[in-house]
Amino acid sequence: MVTKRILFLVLLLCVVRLYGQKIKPVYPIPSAKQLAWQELEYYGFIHFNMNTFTNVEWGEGKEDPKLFNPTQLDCNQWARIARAAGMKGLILTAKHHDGFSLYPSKYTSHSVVRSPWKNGKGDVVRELAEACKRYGIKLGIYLSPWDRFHPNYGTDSYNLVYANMQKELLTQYGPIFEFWYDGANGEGPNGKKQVYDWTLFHSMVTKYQPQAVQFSDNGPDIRWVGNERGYAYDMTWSPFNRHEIYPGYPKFDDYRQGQENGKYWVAPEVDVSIRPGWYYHPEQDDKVKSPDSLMKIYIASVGRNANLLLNIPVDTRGLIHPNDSASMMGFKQLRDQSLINLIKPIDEIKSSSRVNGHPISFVRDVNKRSFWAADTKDAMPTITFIPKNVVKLNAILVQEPISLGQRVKQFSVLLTDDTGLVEEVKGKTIGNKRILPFKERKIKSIQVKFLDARGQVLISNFEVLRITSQRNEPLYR
Ligand code: FUL
Repeated sequence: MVTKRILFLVLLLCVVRLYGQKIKPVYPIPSAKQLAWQELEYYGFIHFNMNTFTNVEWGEGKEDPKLFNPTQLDCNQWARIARAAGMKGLILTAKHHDGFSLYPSKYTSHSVVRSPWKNGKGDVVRELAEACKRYGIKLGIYLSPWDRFHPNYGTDSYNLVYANMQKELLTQYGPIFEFWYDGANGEGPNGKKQVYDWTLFHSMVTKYQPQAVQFSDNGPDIRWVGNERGYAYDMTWSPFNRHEIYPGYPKFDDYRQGQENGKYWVAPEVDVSIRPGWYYHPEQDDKVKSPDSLMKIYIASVGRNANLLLNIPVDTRGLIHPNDSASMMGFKQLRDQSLINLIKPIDEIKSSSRVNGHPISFVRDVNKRSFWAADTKDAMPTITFIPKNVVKLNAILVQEPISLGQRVKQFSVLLTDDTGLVEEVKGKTIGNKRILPFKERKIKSIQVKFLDARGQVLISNFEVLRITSQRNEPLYR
């Protein structure tokens, strides 16, 4: 009997040694669809609608449908460029605040049906859905709840109009990866504001496309980052008290960084336009953001625990302007040449502690699911990188295995250069991905100290980078 027990204990010990401890999650944690969305990292927004032809940002809903008349509309061109630029999908403004609908909806009279484009037989949503399929990228839908045209707006019946339009879009065009609710909510044609039935709207997506994530100021699945200038924050939490606010919440600034002890998992999305406006204005043709500034936006968004939604305003021909596509491709090239892990197999990486089954070598393997775990008794977990030969660097990249929750609250990086000089740079949260840039130098060693965390520190990936500008100079000097 006793020997049996001893045998069992020895066996258990072996199993623990081999496979490691079971690491407990720190709640909240993302759902499978939220995790899949986070993997997309970068995709595009297309603002193209009535405003393109009236040269405004917000239409009034009184525009003549005859004004909508693209001369060379080609959604294949949009999808081809997006794909070549490394975008994983495109989200289209099926209806903006002025209420004009890009597809023949049964629930509004203000749509492409009344336009001269294709004699009223056209459907931009269909053309884009087919193009995205052809080029292997995903389709997302923006449908503005605010509608300055619709006669029912401001009454209960408008909620049904909106839900019916959702149903059309969710059932007629194939799979959708993201549904985008704009937080802007103003007055309709009769001066009334709408009280939205969010429960109804959310249930439409859950019913017809359960795999799609829903975006708004408060989720339910993903949320606004709180600015339209292209950055998340040094402290950016995916845990979020979404139940305390609503889309269009006036004090959203208090929520934009998320909350360390937030109740729900609602990760941020950074929406920003490649031009000053969301819509195409010919006078902005020379104001397209450069590849260098898009790279900085990438580092401040994807590199700060968010996804990047980059808007491309399609022009009056119905095409992406060459200045925009050139910049998108330049940005792609910068990512390709900068996001290269410069850690070599002969370089050393060590940690202050470890637990069985989660060795430090897991931060350098390609498997994102494996991770290094610091010992729970380790008061100051650290990772130290010592290259065999001095290497020119200007950023580190760190990732947490977010399926087990977001943990790190504060970390510090000690950079030792070839002269022995030590400099400290600091960061707050990590989350899905943190890229921390610093002044370029010849690095002899880097030590990352995890100063504070919500539970045991887990790191799935550690990389060192040299991020360069278009002129092949360091982007961070
Ligand atoms: C805002 C809107 O008011 C802008 O026109 C644009 O669509 C942007 C993405 O969201 O709330």
